[in-house]
Amino acid sequence: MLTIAAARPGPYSFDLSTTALLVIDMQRDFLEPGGFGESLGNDVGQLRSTIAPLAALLAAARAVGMSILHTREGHRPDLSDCPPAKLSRGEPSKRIGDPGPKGRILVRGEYGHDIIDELTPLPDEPVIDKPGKGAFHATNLDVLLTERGIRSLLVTGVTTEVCVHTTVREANDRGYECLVLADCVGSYFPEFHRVGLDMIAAQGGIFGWVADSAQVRAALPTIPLQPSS
Ligand code: C5J
Repeated sequence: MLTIAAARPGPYSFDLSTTALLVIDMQRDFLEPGGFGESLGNDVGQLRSTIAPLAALLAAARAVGMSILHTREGHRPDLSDCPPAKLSRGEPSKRIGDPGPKGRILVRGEYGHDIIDELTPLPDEPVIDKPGKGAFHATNLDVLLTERGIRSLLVTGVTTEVCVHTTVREANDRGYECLVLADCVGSYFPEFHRVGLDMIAAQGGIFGWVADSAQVRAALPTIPLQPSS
């Protein structure tokens, strides 16, 4: 059992063999100009501070053989899985499915929909395509985690108050214990980021725990997990 003593609201203990690193929506559509995030009027540069700590955490998690899963938010090319209210958001001509500099906005298979080069998943790391904000809604994430015996999640990605928050709430209701890594999640709105993290750890950890990724990297063993036979 590993323990992150400096987590909020108190120490967070986890077992490597039952813990997965979940990387939420680190897609060009959210982090680079010309995608969905920018089409909604956001400064996408706000999210870039998450990339370096997340790359370091991914490397450390891979080195010890931890389960790693990635998600991508997006829709089928015919947009049949996109609710009308979501489709009508944003400036006309820059809405979901419209052409943009990185392909059709937030559509599966387009260049902008994929994960940024700095955090490309390895072939054995599942990438879960989700139509909603929460990673459990209309996906097989719960099945994949159950198959792997996962009970705890180290949660990273974007954005703090939208897809990260929704996913942590869904996970918490399903009985997963979530540690959100403050420097590996990001928002277009610094205030929402701060308050979003406070909301997770408030009331004795009503949705989970919060810590910095350096604390997790320091806690990881230098000897990798043995693959289960
Ligand atoms: C948003 C997300 N912000 N991945 N999606 O629309 O948080």
